[in-house]
Amino acid sequence: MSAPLIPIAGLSVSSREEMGAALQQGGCSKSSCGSSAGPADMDPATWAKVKDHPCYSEEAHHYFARMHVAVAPACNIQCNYCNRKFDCANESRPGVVSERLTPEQAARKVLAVAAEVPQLSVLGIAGPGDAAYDWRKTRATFAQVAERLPDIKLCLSSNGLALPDHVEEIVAMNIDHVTITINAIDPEIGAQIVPWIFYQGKRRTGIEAATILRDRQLQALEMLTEKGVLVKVNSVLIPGINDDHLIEVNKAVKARGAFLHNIMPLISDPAHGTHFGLTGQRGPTAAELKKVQDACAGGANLMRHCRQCRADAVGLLGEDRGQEFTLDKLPEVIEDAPEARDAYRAWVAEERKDRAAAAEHADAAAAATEAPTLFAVCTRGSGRINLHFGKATEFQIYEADADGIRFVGHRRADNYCLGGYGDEDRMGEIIRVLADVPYVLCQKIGEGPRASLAKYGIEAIDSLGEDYIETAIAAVLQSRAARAAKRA
Ligand code: CLF
Ligand code: SF4
Repeated sequence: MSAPLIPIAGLSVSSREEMGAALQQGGCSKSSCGSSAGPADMDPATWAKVKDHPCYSEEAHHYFARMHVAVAPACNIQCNYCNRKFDCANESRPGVVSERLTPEQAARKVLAVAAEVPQLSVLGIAGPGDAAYDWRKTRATFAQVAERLPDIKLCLSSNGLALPDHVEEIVAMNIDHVTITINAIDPEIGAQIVPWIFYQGKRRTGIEAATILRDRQLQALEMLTEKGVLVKVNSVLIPGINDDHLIEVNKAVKARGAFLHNIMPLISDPAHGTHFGLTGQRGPTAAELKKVQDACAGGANLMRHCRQCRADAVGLLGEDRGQEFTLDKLPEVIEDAPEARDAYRAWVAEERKDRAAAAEHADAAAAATEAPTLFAVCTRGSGRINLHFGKATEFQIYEADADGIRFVGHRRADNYCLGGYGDEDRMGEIIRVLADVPYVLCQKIGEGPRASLAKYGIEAIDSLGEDYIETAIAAVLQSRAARAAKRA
């Protein structure tokens, strides 16, 4: 979604109602997947670490923003899906070159964003090369930010090769969240994805390289989890290479204490100039991705709300305000506003209680649902139906069945609304994307698009705007059940 976050100036923090109203103008429950677990599902110390982290908690991604700074350009391996001209594809979309920053510039940028965006809770370093290999710059950046913004969580993403060398410092610096990209634990498969590594002053290739990389990744995972660091494992799903194998990866990382497993689709395009792009290796379809995710059920908890964001992304997941905070746009004098972040977090705490109570009622209403039903939700955050259909560039997909209502993923679609005029090609794309979804919940929709959706059996509902997502879904289910009872 491209809806803006709320600038401090637009927020009145004097009351919960005002904060809520401001959010509705500006600005993504429970489920079986681990990333959406709540305080009842984990110990208080772990909950305290994840509750404001938009990637580690599905619920938090409705409320909190992250930002990345591109300070670490060097990398010690070669992935076949990477072109070094672009950012590290292990944690971001390829094809986007972010502004390279010194640690000092990066710290300034984080200060500027924190002063403007009260939703900011996490600073991530995910490249553009490898944050653990380019450790000096990563460390300097984190140290400066920790000193000036102690309430911002630090998050690091790495291919894992250099990671074991920095575990002690990572722990000492309170970096509670680390991502390791592990695409294979079988070196025969790993060698098809990473042709070479640079390790202990030597370039190594083939099975030898894949074995060293795998061993270092698993070693880092064990060392970090032993120290209480929450480790997320990213795996890039590459059809025909590691699709069947990712179940083994899931088991191996679960056994070593991984908090989450994020299975991401390969993005492959000849224009990116990567080995896979140039050799025609395709990415998975949505159905192939879901099949692998479903096959991993019962193993390490899966993250399903990753947006493969840019390495200089700023904002809620799925949203990108990076271009508003380029170096040339930063103000001369930056005044921090910690009280606005505190007020926002207090508001979210209250809002979460309300939403949890509403979701409980909604689950009870969903219990009578006979067959699983999918809903496409237009939202700009806060867990509510608060986005016009025409402004939605992605839809959050919820499923309701006898077990309750839960988030199951998101689907991207191009922006249909261009100055109020419809674009049939884009509408066609939305219809393709939502082919198996009978209901769209949005704040508002025009009669044209409503009729177009109806032609394909998709009912658009805009009478439940501003409701919590779960409450709105329960209302639709109840009304459907009442209509069915009347007909019987
Ligand atoms: Fe950034 Fe990654 Fe930290 Fe999040 S992103 S370093 S854990 S703060 Fe998040 Fe973006 Fe997916 Fe990454 S949605 S690509 S998982
Ligand atoms: Fe590229 Fe990241 Fe792989 Fe390095 S670790 S080669 S930057 S995708």
